[in-house]
Amino acid sequence: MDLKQNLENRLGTTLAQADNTAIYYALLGLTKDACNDKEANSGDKKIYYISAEFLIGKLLSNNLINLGLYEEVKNVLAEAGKSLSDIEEVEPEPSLGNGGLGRLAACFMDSIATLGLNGAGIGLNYHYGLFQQVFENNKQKEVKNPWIEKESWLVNTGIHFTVQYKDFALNSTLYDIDVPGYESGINKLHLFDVDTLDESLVQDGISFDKHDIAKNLTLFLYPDDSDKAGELLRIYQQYFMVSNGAQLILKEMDEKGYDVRKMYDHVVIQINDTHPSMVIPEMIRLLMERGVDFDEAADIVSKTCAYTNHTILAEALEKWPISYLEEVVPQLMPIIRKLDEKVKAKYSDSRVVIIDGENRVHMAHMDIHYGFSVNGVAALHTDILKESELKPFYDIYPDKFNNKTNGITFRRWLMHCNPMLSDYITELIGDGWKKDATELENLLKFQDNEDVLKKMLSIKDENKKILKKYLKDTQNVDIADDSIFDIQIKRLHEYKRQQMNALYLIYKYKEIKAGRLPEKPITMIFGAKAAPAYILAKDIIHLILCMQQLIENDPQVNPYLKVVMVENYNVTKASKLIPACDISEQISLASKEASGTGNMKFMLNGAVTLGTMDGANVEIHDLVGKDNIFIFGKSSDEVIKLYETSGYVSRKFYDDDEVIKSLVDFIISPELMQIGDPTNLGRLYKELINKDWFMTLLDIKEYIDVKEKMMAAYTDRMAWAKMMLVNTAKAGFFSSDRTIAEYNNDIWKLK
Ligand code: 26Q
Repeated sequence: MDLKQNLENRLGTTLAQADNTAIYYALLGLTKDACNDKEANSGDKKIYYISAEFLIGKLLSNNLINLGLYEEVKNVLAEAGKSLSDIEEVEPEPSLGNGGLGRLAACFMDSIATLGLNGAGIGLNYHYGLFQQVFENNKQKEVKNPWIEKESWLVNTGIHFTVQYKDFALNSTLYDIDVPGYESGINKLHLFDVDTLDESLVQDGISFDKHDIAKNLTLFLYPDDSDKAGELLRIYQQYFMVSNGAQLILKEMDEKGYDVRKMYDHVVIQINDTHPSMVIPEMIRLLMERGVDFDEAADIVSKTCAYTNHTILAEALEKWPISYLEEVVPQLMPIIRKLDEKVKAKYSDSRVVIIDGENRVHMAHMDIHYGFSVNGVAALHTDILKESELKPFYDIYPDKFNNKTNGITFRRWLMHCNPMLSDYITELIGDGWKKDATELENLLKFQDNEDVLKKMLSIKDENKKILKKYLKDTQNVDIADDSIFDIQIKRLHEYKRQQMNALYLIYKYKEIKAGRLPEKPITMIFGAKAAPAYILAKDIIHLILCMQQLIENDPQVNPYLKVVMVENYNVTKASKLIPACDISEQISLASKEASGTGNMKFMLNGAVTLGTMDGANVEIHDLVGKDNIFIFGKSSDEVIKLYETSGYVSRKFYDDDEVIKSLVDFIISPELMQIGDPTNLGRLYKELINKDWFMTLLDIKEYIDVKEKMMAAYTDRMAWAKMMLVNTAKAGFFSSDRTIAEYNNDIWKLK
């Protein structure tokens, strides 16, 4: 049946008469059916990617692209006077992740399926996801984000398991989301849900009774863990995920007739950070229930599990008090104790214990001892793990450590979000790059071709116009589409240093007030959610929003400088912002950002990076060369040394430098205090002077300097366009297809 007929049958009316909502649901059904008709990826070994987060974003367009239906659907709709991008607006965005780690898992799902690998994701079906961010009085407020509608991508599989806790058991239902590979087979994302959930528990904002586990378990992703009840809930969630996951893996092995003693020949479990680490003792426990003795079970599981580390920040490494685990999952504690005893019998180094002197269980340590692979997510990050953070482990297990530099799926982050550039690239070099991203390098032969460079600039200008309209429609802000678009979008964290960018903003504001006008108007765009209990992160959001208001209302400044903080930054907004960007802000304190993946998305879309030598910025720098990137700031070695020697004193930078002092003082200036909340602004001001743990004032001068140079470079349009082209051309390395091929060759070893 032809596509139009198919859709009209589903609609019960003509396309021209149907509204966008009805068309969306018809397309949802059509896409799900198309997935059903396709073959599943298969093989006698399977990769299970287990993760507390899968930040999948809206799925309609990406699934259509991967199924090869996108163009046809677009055309059929256009003939009926409908636009696919309008219809996309109807789809709710699931917020099943915080940021980088969750989005990475989603890109990996796409690439695993695309490479035809037999794989699945295992996670949880949070009904309200992460919170939705709204701004009120220049502050972040959190509300729930319901995304599951009567008809959605979720398919009830009818598969149920029981998960035993200390005093009660919970029943689960498994929901699946299809993951079609690009011109390839289908995999599944398995999301477990608890049958007894009670959505009415959530009243105001995102607060709910944290003690009623049967009713609250899958309401939210990482509810506020600033108190004990929150931390316990996190353990309940994690155990629910891993116990269901382990039971599913064993069920699938049984169905195939595999011997569980040979699990490692048929199964790899990739543990995404420490959130799913309890899968190790849980799988050992389940094997022992099947008659395998402890030592053999531990050996089998060790050959099956591999661990990915995503962070160097000590506070993000999970260490659970034994008493908490005893309270939630007492059945795991004898196993964890035995695993710890084995380690202690073999190694006398107290830094590698699983259970430390304060009766806490170090989840990462368990992963490293009882997994066969440990990987970091960018070259520098893996080096830091080996040489400092996890050095004692590297000394014991040098062969387990390996690097897998992150990647992004080009289907979403170029083909879908930037069709003009995508089509133009294909016009220039053919469409081989869609399957082999390194072919983008063929663009380099056009780097001195004026026509091509002009076209690159005009595509960027078009994308800016589209973004301008989107921001007008959604937030009622006006930006100048002929200004420089400088964008920093990522979770709000001190180490990512949005506060440094805000200090630049203050600098520029003061310059303009003093009559020193920029050659080109500047639009500074921020997008960031702060964890609900992260006070300083919220103070930084407050500062940015206050600056936005101050500048908006100052006719002397606003022709030259604009600030927009986009509300509720998410995957959908990222895909609208990234194609329009000129300057990609990647300014973390060196050594702190494990990799970053936004940096790769911007680069691919022809933005030029302004960054520190941190995470994957180092690899971007090495690929594009120093003339096509703007680098500033202290190196990771220098920073690590400053921490070791307590050599950084922010107050000295404040006292000794008049410019720095004037920027920091502005935070509590009468202009801002009038707009903002003195408590928030005062706290941030004091923090920068007295502590500044992530060394903003260390790099601020150089940052301002290099950013000014970058703004000047922007005015030479042809030279800038060449940088854009080189960035896109060299981005092929960052395809998640490459990353996944490496995971498979080095770790998973599926056929
Ligand atoms: C831990 C304990 C208690 C509560 C929450 C957490 C927690 C939650 C989320 C710890 C870490 C995360 C998320 C981390 C994350 O997103 N890391 C990012 O991973 C990306 C993919 O590898 C990298 O590109 C980023 O550099 C890294 O910050």
